[in-house]
Amino acid sequence: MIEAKLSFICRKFRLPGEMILHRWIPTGHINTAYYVALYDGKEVRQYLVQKVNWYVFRDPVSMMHNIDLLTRHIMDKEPTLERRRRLHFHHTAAGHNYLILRETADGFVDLDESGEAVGAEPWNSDWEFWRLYNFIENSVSFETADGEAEVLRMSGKAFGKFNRQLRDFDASQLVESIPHFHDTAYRLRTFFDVVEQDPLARAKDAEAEIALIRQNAAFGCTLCRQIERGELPIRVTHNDTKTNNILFDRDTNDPLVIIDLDTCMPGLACYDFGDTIRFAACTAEEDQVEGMSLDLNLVRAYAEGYLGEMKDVLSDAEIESLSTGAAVITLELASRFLGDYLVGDKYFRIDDAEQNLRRAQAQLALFQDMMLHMDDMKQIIKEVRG
Ligand code: ADP
Ligand code: GN1
Ligand code: MG
Repeated sequence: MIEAKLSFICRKFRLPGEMILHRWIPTGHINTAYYVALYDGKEVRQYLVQKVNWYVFRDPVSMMHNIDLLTRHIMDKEPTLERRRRLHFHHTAAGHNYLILRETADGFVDLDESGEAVGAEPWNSDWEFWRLYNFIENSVSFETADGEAEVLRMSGKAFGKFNRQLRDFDASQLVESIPHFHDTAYRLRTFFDVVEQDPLARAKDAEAEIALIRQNAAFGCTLCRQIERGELPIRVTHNDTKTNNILFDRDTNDPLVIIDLDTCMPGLACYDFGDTIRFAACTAEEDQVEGMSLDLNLVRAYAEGYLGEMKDVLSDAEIESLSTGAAVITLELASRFLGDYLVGDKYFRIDDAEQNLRRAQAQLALFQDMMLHMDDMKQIIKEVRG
């Protein structure tokens, strides 16, 4: 049925030709992405078709508007940039860069044509939210850096440039696609509420982890306190800077384009610095407890790339916050993974029943190692800044 649905979507986005190939892309914990290829008798064209997770993004129409504004802003900075270095979202006949559809016994219903309503809670209905954009050919993304300093250096350069380009973007134009996304104090409060309720009686599986998060909760609120005191400026940030959210040229490793703009919102520079450190400047995968530690060589490589773009933009307080950001984001994500495990895995896609628990354990192992090496991280950042 997915084949028929993808074909329907391609027609609704007015693409020429027939679909000849489609593949699910299994990375990403939130949305559902497919590669599709169409042939019109002369040419094969490739696209990325994606179902947005409506449970996670409650106002996807506003989110798509954000993405439109952001991609235009970047395009205005570099108007001659070649096509494979930018994201181009296609539009339906109704002029939308998204399609809302519903599957029925006889086929599919396009909301724009049917005139039906999605209701007050579309994430609990059978309506689906889809978008379609250019597939970046001959590109790779990294699920881990595998110890490769160059991957981190290039990632730092890419996210640093992205932050720099959005420096003059008016943040008030953006709708927060997920309210309180990196509000760590709020995240921790929500987590402790879930622990209290323990709806599936799973908290007993994670007593040590819950205790560790509790012990470090005050540290976790460091950035929130700094924001309250006006010590750190709010910028427009990506907020999900995993290395698999950059597409690199397969042959040259040159970063081509930053993807997954769904969480671009007002935020702190250290969220973007910190989240790549969390994901890729470490020695194990995101859900692998064994062997998980911080890799300081990779921290240095990322700092070189990132600060090469951002050191003249950031204040002293922001530079000082970069290493704190790495640890805060890691603790925050541990609480999000564990919270999701406790409520029955409603948010992050999982491969097995314990994956969110393992993810939380791995993030906590990394967090503890980051705390042990906080001074080393600060020293490296100081040296790289020069
Ligand atoms: P999620 O929100 O689920 O993380 P992403 O937008 O990051 O979804 O997409 C998931 C994966 O799909 C990416 O990690 C990347 O491998 C691939 N991908 C996404 N967009 C493109 C694109 N335009 N061209 C090629 N591959 C892409
Ligand atoms: C999710 O969508 P994806 O896989 O790029 C999550 C991030 C987490 C990340 C952990 C919208 O990112 O916040 O840090 O998983 N995205 C959302 O891997 O919650
Ligand atoms: Mg992603």
